[in-house]
Amino acid sequence: MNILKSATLFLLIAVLFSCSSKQNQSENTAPANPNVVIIYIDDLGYGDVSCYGATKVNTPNIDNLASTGIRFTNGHSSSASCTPSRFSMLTGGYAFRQAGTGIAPGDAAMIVNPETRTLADLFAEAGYKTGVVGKWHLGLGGESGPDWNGFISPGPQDIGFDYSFLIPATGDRVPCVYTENGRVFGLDPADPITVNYKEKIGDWPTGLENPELLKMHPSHGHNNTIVNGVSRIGFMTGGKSALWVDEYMAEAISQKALGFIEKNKDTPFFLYYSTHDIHVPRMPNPQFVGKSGMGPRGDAILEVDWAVGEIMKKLESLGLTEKTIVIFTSDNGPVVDDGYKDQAVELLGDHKPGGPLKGGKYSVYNAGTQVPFIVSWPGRIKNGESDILVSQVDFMASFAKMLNLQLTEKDAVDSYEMLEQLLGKSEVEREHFVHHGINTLALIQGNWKYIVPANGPKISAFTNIEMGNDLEPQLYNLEQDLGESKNIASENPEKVKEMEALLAKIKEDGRTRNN
Ligand code: NG6
Ligand code: CA
Repeated sequence: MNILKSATLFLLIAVLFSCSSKQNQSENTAPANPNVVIIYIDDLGYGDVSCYGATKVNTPNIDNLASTGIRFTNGHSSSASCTPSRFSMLTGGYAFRQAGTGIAPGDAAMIVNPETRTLADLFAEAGYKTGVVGKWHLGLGGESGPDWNGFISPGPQDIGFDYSFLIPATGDRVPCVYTENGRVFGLDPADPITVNYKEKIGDWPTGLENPELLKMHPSHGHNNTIVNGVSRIGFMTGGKSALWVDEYMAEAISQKALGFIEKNKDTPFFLYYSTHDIHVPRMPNPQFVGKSGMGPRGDAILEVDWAVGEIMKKLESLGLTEKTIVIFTSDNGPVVDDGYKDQAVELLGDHKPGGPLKGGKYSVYNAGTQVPFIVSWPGRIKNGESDILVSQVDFMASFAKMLNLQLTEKDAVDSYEMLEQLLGKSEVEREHFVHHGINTLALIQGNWKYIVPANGPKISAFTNIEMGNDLEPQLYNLEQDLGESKNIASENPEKVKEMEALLAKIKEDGRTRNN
């Protein structure tokens, strides 16, 4: 009896000991190469998902992600439009430093120089399998642009990605085809593709000449070649067997992303999963049509939520949930009318795509870059909320740290090492952040925001967005005035001077990373 008792006691102690040492291990030891998935949404605003305050649209899968991670409330893309944000995220450098990083036409040459060390390079160096699936919009091919009928090079394969399945530019730009590993997906060589961004080529109808053929009408621009009943930016002909069908685009991309995860389940992987949603033309799968009550823009948000759910289910079914860091964020802020008459304006009701923030896509006001920003790692990081200033430009230095890689001086010049912050273990914020609107720059430092004077419309005639252009300097105290409603520059001339000087130095130094 006594022996039995002490044996039981011994067993109990042993079990307790092993439990507590396991717990210590999961909290303290460096992760053994977790997978990383960046889910990058297009044009999703700060207020567009329910865990950031939306009430007219419900996003349970995204909310779930937030409840297993950190929900950042002051997380920024680096720019208020697509191409420069993606450039910054992948290279760790501000796009305003490099000419030619503005919104790229659909036949642009590749913007990221293959010599540049990128986020994908880092993961590849650390032995990860790397993939990019979805919207690219960083240009493809050499100086003369992409060869749509051959092997497209340079491309993602030259900047660290083992696998790519791309929407080459945007859903509203020709050619309306996917590429897989450098070749147009499903192309019949007997029907080659021709693309022209200056003048009409071929005999396919255009939105301008044949509006009666359209199922989605433009509100501005977007009146060139018609593909699948939608007139696009740019002219194309050929490649019929390869044309995408907008309504099934989310599904097509999702399948490729899930396939990449499945294929690489036994090795660490990095996946940059970049949705077309909720960019225009908004044409979600029939299963979401009419479901949000806000028209195609709201329905596309539901499709995003579905896409997130698919990734999480796949990770779960492969037993990878606790081995995978999932980041959910957006390339720039929201826009309601971005060039098609899709009832987004009429059906918006009291939904606020930018939440409490001013401006939107393209703008230098906060909604331009302050976006949903969630970092989830179930079982490994505590869930919570963080209001510290972070940016997607920090992924480079932060993941270099996680992967135990050194950055050289010329790598990732504006990326701060924020690994602890991204994993919710530190509250030290970025010293400052340069917000790149399409017309001008702003500098955020602590509670202060300074906007460089700029010539341009106060409100865009196309998108109705408050752009932040003003011939006078603007200064806001974000703690007291998050909505940037009261310009206090004239009351604080010293502060304006100080921030002007700091921005000048940031530009002149050519870098902000010093760690
Ligand atoms: C603009 C387009 C807009 C969108 C944007 C790029 C017009 C009138 N507007 O020029 O529809 O395509 O470029 O969006 O053509 S982004 O999210 O890829 O930066
Ligand atoms: Ca975008």
